[in-house]
Amino acid sequence: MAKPLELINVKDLTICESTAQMITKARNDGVELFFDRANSMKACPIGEKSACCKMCSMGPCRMNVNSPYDRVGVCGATVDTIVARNFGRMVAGGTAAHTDHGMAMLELFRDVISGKTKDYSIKDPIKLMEIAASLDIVTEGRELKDIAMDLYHELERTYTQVDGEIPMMKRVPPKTLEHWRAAGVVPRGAMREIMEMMHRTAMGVDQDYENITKQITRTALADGWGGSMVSTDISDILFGTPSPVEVEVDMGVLKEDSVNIIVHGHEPNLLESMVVSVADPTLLEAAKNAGAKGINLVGMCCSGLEALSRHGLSHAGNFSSTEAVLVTGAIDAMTVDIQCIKQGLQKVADFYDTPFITTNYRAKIEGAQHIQLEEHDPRECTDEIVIKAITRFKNRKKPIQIPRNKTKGVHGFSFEYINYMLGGSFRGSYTPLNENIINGRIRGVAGVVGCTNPRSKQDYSHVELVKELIRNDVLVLQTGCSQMALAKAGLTGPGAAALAGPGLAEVCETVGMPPVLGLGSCVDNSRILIAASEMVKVGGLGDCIADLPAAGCAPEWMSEKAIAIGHYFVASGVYTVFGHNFPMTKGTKFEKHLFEDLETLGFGKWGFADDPREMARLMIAHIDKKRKELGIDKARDRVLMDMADRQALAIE
Ligand code: SF4
Ligand code: MSK
Repeated sequence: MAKPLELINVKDLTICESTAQMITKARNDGVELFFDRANSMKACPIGEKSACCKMCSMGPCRMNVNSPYDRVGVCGATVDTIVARNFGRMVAGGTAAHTDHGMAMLELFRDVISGKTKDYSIKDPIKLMEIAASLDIVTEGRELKDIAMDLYHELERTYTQVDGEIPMMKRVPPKTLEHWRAAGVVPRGAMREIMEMMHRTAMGVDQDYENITKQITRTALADGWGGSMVSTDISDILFGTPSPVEVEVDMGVLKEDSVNIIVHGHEPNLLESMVVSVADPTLLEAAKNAGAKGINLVGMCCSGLEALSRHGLSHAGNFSSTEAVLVTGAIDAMTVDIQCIKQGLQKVADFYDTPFITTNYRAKIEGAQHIQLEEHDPRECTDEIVIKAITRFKNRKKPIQIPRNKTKGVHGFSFEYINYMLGGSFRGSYTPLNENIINGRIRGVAGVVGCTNPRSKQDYSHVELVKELIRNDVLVLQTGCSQMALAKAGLTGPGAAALAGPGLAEVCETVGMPPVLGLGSCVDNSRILIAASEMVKVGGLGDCIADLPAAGCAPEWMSEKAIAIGHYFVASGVYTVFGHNFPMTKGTKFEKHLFEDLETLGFGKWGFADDPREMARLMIAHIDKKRKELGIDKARDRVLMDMADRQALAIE
């Protein structure tokens, strides 16, 4: 039987001090949070191992997770077919989420250039020209508007194309693309790939786990190098490419004397309009008349990461803290759009009299107020949200308790800024990064990304893993809720270099960067792919992404989107470790296929570990293996053994 939550020490649920305080307050207030529900709702042991099939009404059919080949489904489906089909549908679900988001951004772009939408504009015309040129669109001597419309039509193929390679394949390192072509996994349009994935995993269609894996790979690539990448690029073109900015994070950013509004979700258009609304003199005046010092717009989850990297807005916390922040009683409105919005937020908001407002036609929540954001007039929606928040401020009744914790850090890195940061404005380049990897100061690069999850102590694995990686001279790139875990723990400031190994610390000091670089929301993982491609292009580290001394990890993942991201990294050639649980039946051929065979077939591979130090050990061992294959392990040995030798390997 589950232990009553009040008997569980909050320190076992989270290392986020603010969230811990709010869990205690919620217990005292009699409010249920997702930590309580995770405790009382034990995971089904068969579903947890993905060994259950409900593709038809002859089932559901449950396999024996301890002896997986003991039985088959009513139709005769083996455990490999069942687990592979379930995995494929997770990838299809995650890819659908990212690509639908990306397509919405692309449609907004079309409406901005055609003049249908006037509240948004093109903020980064240079990036527009660069992306157009990278896709072989003629830019010379042409009007920006014409180039933009050509870019729209070209990128639309990412989603709708029935046959042929999607445009972003032009940005894939040639050897990697050659390998995908040979393996038959180059994606067509995302809609086609998702449709085929769903079809092939229906009852009685594809029943060969290796063949199913091919479609899983093609679908995931349609996400990472398609829908997600277009989403990031178009968001940068419309709202500005991020550059480093110092930001305060954690619940201490809330202000008792101001109107506090939380924006939570994923699409930047809601937040961009909120930024304009909270600066409106009339609304500011209304807030003052209500007795507030001002309006405090704060982000959470991935919307928060977009807000912090483009506007320097404060961030209150990641996925596991979205209910907890309402418990402060200080939130005068929480406004949400799509993805990772817990339905449970509605009840918590209700208890603390906080207006909880959905804004996207795709994502309504029973009991929540819905104020639709219309792209041709977003202010109508966001002004109304601000007015509701001011009204709630004026009528605050519940006692307020704001945790005092807040931490400063630097965020807003992008592929473009890293280029500039390493090489300067005249010779912007990834060459210094490659050189420092080759000479051993930097051992390798890791992407640490993804969600938090109430079945895993919040933030703990993210923070311990990253500390271990940087201590071992591994440069860490971050996105999503992971980035916020590290920001709260103080590892996104330049001071974090003190926790890095001597080689990485020296590079950080020379360049003036932290050892942990935050690249944005979970859809922005495509920035890591582009950075990896550039490392291949610069040279010295092999011919394809699979050759790089690099690894990825999502230690506390929860969403199907994370599985899609994990698989597009694996498909791109990256060893990718997931933590706390994996939707897999142990001892199956499908497990061996994902965890071993894919690497021998020229892709990356999946890994799993429960403990953050073990995750780090696996990733570092892989990085060292790649260094050895590249013949650069000797320089690293000297770095470890001899300080004088290390100093002799000067930066050019
Ligand atoms: Fe059972 Fe086969 Fe139907 Fe799945 S498809 S529920 S294994 S009968
Ligand atoms: S919000 S997908 S919990 S990273 Fe992008 Fe965070 Fe994971 Fe959602």
